[in-house]
Amino acid sequence: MNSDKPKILVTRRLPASIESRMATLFDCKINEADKALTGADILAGLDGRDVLVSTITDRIDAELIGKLPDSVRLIAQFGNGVDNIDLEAAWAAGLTVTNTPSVLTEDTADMATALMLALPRRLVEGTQILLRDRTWAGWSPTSMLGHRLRGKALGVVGMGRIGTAVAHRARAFGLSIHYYSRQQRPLAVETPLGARYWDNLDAMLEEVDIVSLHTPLTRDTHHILSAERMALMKPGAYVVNVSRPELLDEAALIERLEADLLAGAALDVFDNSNGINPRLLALAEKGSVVLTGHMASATLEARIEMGEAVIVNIRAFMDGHQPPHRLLPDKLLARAARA
Ligand code: 8YV
Repeated sequence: MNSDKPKILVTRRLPASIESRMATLFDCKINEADKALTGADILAGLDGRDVLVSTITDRIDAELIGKLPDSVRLIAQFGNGVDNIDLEAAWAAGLTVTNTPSVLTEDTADMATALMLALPRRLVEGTQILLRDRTWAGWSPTSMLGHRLRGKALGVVGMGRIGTAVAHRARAFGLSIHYYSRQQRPLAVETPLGARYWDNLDAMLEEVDIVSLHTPLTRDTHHILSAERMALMKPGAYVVNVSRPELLDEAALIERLEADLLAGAALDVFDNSNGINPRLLALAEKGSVVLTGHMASATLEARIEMGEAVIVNIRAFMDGHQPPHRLLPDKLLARAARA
């Protein structure tokens, strides 16, 4: 049956309330199997559709964009990061791209902070030992000693929305706040945090006890925490990553952790292209790594708000308005800033 509702392809299952709202507003095709789609699946599913509702598990590169049916005019990403989409190719093809910023900031910051606490206080290890031994020998003055957070220095890499929200939480735990960002943030951001800006990441890494990565993944930030930079960090330092695996050199991180040249890492994102690296799992068993599977924004509340943002973006676009969360390629933004 033909309908004049916008025709959308949703590449993953979304919360029930969002799916049912979408079904009311749009002619929806949903990937019921909820398995990551291949490029060929996406192209087949998009036949005659106006909108692709994508997620981080869809690789929307220049090649795929070049093959999209002419009917497709909008890529409405369910997510904040859009490193899975070639924004320049989309722009060149006349496609509009939107995302869902802001609504996952606080949840993501909560998780980064939880991981920051879990590492020095050996939270996961403490639970794992009890589950493994099924018994507890009782309290002793020297058992399960971790390290105090208060008084340590946090180095935030990428002081955007999420980095700033993490810094506020860390401040409440008594950490001093340092940050590296492309641009220094205004005093209104820095002052309440007592934050110190570093325009040189290498110099900041030498000073801080915890490094938390909050920059988006771009060509410039790939391996921003490189082997060379990790070598600048204190041996007692920790790394937290809730952003994208490619921000750090995972092989180098593993080597340093194995050699006790870093104290620990909490990774909500890691290379899973050939499964989880067994050396990472061994470190997690030993307690120097905490691993979670891209859960930082995984609250029902965030997912519903993300879904609502997708709906608003689609509706605005289909009604001929500028969608609230439209994204432009970096090149264009830089040109606009210079104009
Ligand atoms: C989301 C994320 O869960 O929004 C992002 O950029 O990294 C996540 O926290 C995921 O991307 C949903 O598409």
